[in-house]
Amino acid sequence: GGATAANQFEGSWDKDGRGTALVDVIPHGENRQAVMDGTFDYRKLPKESYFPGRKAVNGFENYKEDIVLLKELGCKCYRFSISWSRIFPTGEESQPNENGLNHYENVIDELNKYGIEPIITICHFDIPLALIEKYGSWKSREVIDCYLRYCEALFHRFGKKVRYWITFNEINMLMHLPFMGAGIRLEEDENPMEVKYQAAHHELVASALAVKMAHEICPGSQVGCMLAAGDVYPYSCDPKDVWASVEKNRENYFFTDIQVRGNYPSYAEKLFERENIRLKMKENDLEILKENTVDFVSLSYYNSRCVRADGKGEAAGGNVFASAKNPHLTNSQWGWPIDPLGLRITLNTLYDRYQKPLFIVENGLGAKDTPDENGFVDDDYRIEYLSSHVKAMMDAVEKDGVDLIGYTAWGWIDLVSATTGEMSKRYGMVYVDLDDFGKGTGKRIPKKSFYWYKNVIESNGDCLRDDA
Ligand code: BGP
Repeated sequence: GGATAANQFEGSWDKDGRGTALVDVIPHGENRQAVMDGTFDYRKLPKESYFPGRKAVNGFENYKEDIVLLKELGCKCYRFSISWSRIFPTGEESQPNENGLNHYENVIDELNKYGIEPIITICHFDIPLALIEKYGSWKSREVIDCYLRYCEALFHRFGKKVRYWITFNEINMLMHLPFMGAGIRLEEDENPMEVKYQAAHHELVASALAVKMAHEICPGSQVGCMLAAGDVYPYSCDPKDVWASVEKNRENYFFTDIQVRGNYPSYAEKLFERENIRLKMKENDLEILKENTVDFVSLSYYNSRCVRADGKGEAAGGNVFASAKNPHLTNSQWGWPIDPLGLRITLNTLYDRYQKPLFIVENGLGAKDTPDENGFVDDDYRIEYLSSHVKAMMDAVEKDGVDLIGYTAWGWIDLVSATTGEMSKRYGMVYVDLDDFGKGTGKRIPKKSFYWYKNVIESNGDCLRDDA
């Protein structure tokens, strides 16, 4: 299948009663990073700032044509997210916005018409701005109820047509880009670790209650968590490096450990003691976490990571998290390591740890494309990346016995990059004629990788086998 998210795909930020959302205040350019990591107040941005998410690639209005392309590509499922502020513009209305529900109903009906299974992310780097301003977003417990009201509206309306739900995209991103991940701005007098873990606790309780609610309202539904995955390797076999990798991996697995196993891991309790982090919890929170674990574990995988205990050496790029440069790997144009075997390793780690079905809901290569005079992109580099990763996934299933329920390529169609805000960092198998400032025709043109992926799906991966 293929994946997108409302915040980077839809645009139409002020259509049909949608309220202002987190993504609408994340600018392009030099202030982007500081706004995303919660250290720069978006209200102080210069007036002329450009906000790429407001237009994105206009997936909101173009959904019918885009779904036809998805069908032509042969996709069996489509992972997309719902924009929370299209349903509850300020997050606190007593009734959901009918226009918003209606839009997603049309999308789901269109998908079902073509036999494409919808996989819905309830919250993908998204929250109504009003909840950020009033409550400080997930810092406050009040937001749990707002989220659950939003979930209830979705489950009631779409529960009969949608089987797979994901509660939060890359829940661990909150620790690295708190504003983009969860709408959290850090004030000077706050203990950042405490604020982030408190917000995480609220999201984890909200996620568990959403699992419970989905199971009650839509029997048979499958609800998953979602992790920005990619194992952290030790830089060397020095036990100190190995230990550093254990600790780094725990920073991420903290989230899934709770969502899958239902309790705070012992290492986290010790960390909280050491760092003087005191979480405010309600009496039955731990019971809620215990009783409402997820049905599957979904993940994004772009690259593996690496750590050196001495903190020396060159740093590497990658999906947000700081990492040491791995000398055995080559990198993408944005400096993200390319490591297909790392996908097999990560899938095995997750499956060994949890024994739950896994779902790769993001994987892809961000690269610069140069269309020819007809707009066609010959993207062998993307084919190479995807094919090596699909092969690694096949190995995990066929040679290791990992229970994998799906794979959706990230940005099957070009969209705005989450971290850089650029259009020119393209992931798609369909080119969208728009530049970094939203200029262009918006025309969709299948790339070479489109025809390649169609063949992969049609042959269920057999065309990638060595003897094919
Ligand atoms: C993940 C996000 C996506 C997506 C992807 C690629 O972290 O869930 O929203 O954007 O990374 O990252 P980027 O767009 O920054 O290249």
